[in-house]
Amino acid sequence: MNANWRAQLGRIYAAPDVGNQLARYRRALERFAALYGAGPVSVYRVPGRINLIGEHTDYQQGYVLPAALDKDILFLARRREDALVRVHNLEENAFPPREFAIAADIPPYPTGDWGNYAKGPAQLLARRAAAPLHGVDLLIAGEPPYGVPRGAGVSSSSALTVGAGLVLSELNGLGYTAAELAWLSGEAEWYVGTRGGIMDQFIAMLAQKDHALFLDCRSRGQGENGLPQFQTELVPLPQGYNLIVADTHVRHQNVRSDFNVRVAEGRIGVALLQRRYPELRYLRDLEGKDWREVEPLLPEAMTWADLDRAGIRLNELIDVRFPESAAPFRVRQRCRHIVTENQRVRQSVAALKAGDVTRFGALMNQAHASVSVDYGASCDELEIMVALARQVSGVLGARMTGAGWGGCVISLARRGCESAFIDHVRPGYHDATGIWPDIFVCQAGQGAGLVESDVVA
Ligand code: NG1
Repeated sequence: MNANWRAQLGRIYAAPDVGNQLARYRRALERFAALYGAGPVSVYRVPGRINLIGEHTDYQQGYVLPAALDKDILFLARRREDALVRVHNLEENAFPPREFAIAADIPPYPTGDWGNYAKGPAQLLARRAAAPLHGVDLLIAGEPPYGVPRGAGVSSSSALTVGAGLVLSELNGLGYTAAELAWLSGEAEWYVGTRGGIMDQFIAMLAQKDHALFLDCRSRGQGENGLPQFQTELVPLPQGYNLIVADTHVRHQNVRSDFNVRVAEGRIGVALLQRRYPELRYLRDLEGKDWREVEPLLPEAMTWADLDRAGIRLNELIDVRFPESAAPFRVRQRCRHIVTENQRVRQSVAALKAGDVTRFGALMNQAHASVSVDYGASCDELEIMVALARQVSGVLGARMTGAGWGGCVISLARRGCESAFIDHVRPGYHDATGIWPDIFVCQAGQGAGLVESDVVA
């Protein structure tokens, strides 16, 4: 590794971090050679993300405004002549090695196994490819402090899928664009059992330094290869401000089941509204309609018996099974969150373009209230963190980011108040919860891509 590396990493990371990043890349290359033997290796990276605003809107074809973190996962890869995929992780205790052959039908590992994040894209790309795909030897490095924090709502699992898809596509010369790979990675994640949206994969692939990405999650048509196309727009982040990320260190075990219940509640809302608006497919279609007319069409809560009486069969709306003992579905308030959140994303883009940072901060605060009260996706620790963050002078807005029920809070803060933030929020959160939070300033980073090809490990 030489001066080129230093220059290349300087384009990706903040100047003070380049030395440490260089050491990190070097460690990974050495490990790769020890595992798979010396020879050429290509190095890719995929960032995690924060979402500035637009929570739980993507799977109802709405709007989102995420940015990439400057924390990422590295993928070191060498093409194989056969179809075998061998995957090692630098953190081998948490992520034991996996090995499988690429095919159009790859039997999954048990649910929750990390290897499925590589199998998903491998199967999808194999199904779409004209010829059999080459396998790869792969080393994944996402360890702290420069890796993407796991389970923190900053999308480390999507970064895995995106990275595996990117590596397989590039080393097989499949020629997908960044946006196409983002969409395909979203599809591939279904293999893991997630019913999520496309935000995480798009920001991972398309992010630009110091920018947020506005994404309209409704496709505006198909490209020549049959893949859907989406409207995106880079929005510069305001100068003189920082985004401070505070990790609550709370990870709820049942996020996925809570998440799937929210997906179901939105779909129940759509099914009910279709009786009045037959053309409606997603809650996004309510844009432009007066919410005061829509709201009375949606019950506050629906039990299984209510669903039956209304002729709604949930298993036709979502391919996830829910226990019949589950709490009633809170249809009205969930839909209200998604409708108002889409409006706030639009307003945020306008405010940022106009340089109205105060307005954007206020919209972040409103978004938090909505996702917490209407969408029920917060938890005590997130509320404590948000309240503490807002007490710091220079903070214009604070909200949870990601799916919720734990994870991180992001705060928009005037540059220079980082130390005051840490001095106030860290002990305050510890006093209230007994947990020391992780707090870091996020430099909105660069999207996924090749760092260097054919390096000799
Ligand atoms: P995270 O926070 O990464 O679990 C999830 C979904 C997003 C989006 C957000 C909520 C996946 C892979 N990601 O993100 O698409 O719906 O929640 O805004 O399901």
